[in-house]
Amino acid sequence: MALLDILHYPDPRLYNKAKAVERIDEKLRTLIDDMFETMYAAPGIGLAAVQVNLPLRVITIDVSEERSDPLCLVNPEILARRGTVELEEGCLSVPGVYEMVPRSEWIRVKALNREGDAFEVEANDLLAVCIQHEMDHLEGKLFVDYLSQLKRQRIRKKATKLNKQATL
Ligand code: GNR
Ligand code: NI
Repeated sequence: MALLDILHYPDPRLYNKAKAVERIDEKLRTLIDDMFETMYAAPGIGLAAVQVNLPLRVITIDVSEERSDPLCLVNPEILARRGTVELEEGCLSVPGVYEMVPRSEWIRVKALNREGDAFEVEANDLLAVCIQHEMDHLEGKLFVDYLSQLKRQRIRKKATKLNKQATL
C-alpha cells in the first residue's frame, strides 16, 4: 500500500479527460487500494484517479461516518437523474475552499467494481453529490468551475500563492 500525491488546483493535469479502463488487473487493483488509502488518510469522502495524476476512469468513495463503506466505481455512467440539491462542497485538490454547487438529488449509476463485474447503484444526497463531483473530475472539471469568474479568480490567486509556498 502507498500514499499517493494529490494534484492541486490550478494544475493543468486536473483538466485532462480520463480514459476508460480497458482491463481490470492486479496493477489496477493496487491503484484502487492506494487510492482508498490516500482518500482515508487525507481525509476525504471521495477521490478520482485524475487527482493522483492517473487519467483513468476510476473513483473511490466512502461517505459513511465510520469510514466503513468503501465504494469503487470503474468506468461509471449516469443512467438516470432526478431533482436538485445544493451542498457545500470541498475538494482535496482545492484545499480550504468550500462552496455551494447545484447537483442532481438522485442518480442511478452503472459501473464496474474492483473485480471487474458490472453493477448499478442508486444514490441520493451526499453520496449522489460525491459521485457527481468525482465524475466531473473524470471530465477534467472541478467544482470551482461552477462558480462565478470573480470567485474563481480569487481562488486561483490564493491557490497559486499556497502552491508556491509549498514548493519553497
Ligand atoms: O472530501 C471531499 N468532500 C466533499 C464534500 C462535499 C462534496 C464533495 C466532496 S468530495 C471531496 C474529496 C474530493 O476532492 N474528491 O474529488
Ligand atoms: Ni474533488
